[in-house]
Amino acid sequence: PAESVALIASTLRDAVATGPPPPGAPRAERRRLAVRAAMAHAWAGYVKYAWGADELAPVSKRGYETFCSLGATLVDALDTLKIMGFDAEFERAKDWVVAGEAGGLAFDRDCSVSAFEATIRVVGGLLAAADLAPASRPALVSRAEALAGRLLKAYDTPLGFPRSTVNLKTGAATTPSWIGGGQAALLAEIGTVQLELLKLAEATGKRAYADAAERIVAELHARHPGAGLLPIYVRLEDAAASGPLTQGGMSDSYYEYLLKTWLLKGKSGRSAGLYRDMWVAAMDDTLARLVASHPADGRVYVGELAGGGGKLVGKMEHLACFLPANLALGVLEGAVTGEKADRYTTAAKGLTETCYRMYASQPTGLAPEHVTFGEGAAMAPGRSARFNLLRPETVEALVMLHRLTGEARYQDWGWELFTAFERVARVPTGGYSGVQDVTVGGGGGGAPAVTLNDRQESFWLAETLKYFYLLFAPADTLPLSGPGAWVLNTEAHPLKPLAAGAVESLTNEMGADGVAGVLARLSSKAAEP
Ligand code: DMJ
Repeated sequence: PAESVALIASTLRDAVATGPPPPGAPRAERRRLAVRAAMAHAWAGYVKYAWGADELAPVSKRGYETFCSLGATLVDALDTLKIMGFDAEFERAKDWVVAGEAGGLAFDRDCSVSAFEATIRVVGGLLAAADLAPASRPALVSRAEALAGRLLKAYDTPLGFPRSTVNLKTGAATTPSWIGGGQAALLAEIGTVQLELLKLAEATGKRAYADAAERIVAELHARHPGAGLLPIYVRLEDAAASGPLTQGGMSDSYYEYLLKTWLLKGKSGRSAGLYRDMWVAAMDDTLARLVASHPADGRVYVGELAGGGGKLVGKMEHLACFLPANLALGVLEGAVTGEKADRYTTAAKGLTETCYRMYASQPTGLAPEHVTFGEGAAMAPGRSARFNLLRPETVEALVMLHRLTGEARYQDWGWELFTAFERVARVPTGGYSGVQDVTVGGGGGGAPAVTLNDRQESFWLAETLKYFYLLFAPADTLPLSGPGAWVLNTEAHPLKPLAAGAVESLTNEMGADGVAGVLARLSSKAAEP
């Protein structure tokens, strides 16, 4: 459409207008501008071929839907556009969002979406955009609430743990049978909604959103007192937990949110200390039971324990590279001090180096989805895990370690990663693509060609490019610790901490009727715009 052509033209003009860095500009500044140009390229491909779709297939030049047509990439990109100064693009994307059911971001769809993904990408993305662009705040909050109201139908379970998917139109909520026969929830899915729902409670003045989120952690705490790590499957009926202990997928962001909810609450107020205590217990347990040094090459890794315990399994997912970032944030923010802070810092440094080596050890310069640490063998890509989806966690770790230590090597490692993505994953006609096998190709000359998977995941714009940008930008571009710090949700959407007492002072508390009462109160108060 003509509008798309205008959009792509203006995006590219905007990137080019930045111009080359002035001669003698510091290296970090040149790198920052290169990342900004990469964002323009990723966005331009999406605008041209996939406007309004969830994600871009950059090779076949079309959009595809992964989240019930919630415009995932567009919403995920909003705050990145704003932070990088693509203001005109932010405004156009925001106008599409607020057009809502009338040709914009529409929710009235007979389609089942992951409640977790829709929360972290779309609700989180809209609330971050609202914090960054106060003039558009009411319209953005209203769209966030319209979606969250539909997602909350998934929470109508005995203890208020959300089911995995919810039909946006009918509200029918389901859990696939592989999750405890359909009667359990994943730890990450129930423990990664607290930031978004607390922010929504503050923004709308409706305490019930906060109650729905906080009840989950309160139930976990009450039913597993003193626990550090929790297994990935949590039964809906009584919170009985089973399955592996891991810092990888299916539990990762639960631990991330324990620390970040404490921060969002300004480290004070009702129950804030509980979140911090649960985070410290989990991290202590992780360092004691999951983190090890590999005998073959001395690399520090975070492994997994099968349900029921046993020997540490030497498998580390790329997803688990969020852990050093989270440890570093806890140290920066004083969640731990003294000797414990030193231990967390040492582990964070070792793990970050391993995450970097996952990239540097491959001919493409890109990391596989997971690596293994076998007996007597060096770190190796996992079988059937040789793909790269453009994930952000290692760059996230580099940002936080750079902010913690000030050491330039984290920026240099980041630049190596960025140039590998540019060399291997950039699609000349617009956008970037994941890679099928990072162990093949990328060497140039007579090396075999790299095979692309034709998918630009929305988190490439929300997270990976944003973290690259923050790695090379002055820290006050987006403070992440200390006074004025933002709290990044697990999709890297920046949220301002709650105003002191903001949620505590709200009425509309959850009563003895629990989630059913929350749902009733919300549906009588939330008017779908
Ligand atoms: C993102 O959606 C989030 O970072 C989530 O916590 C994990 N998976 C992807 C990125 O890898």
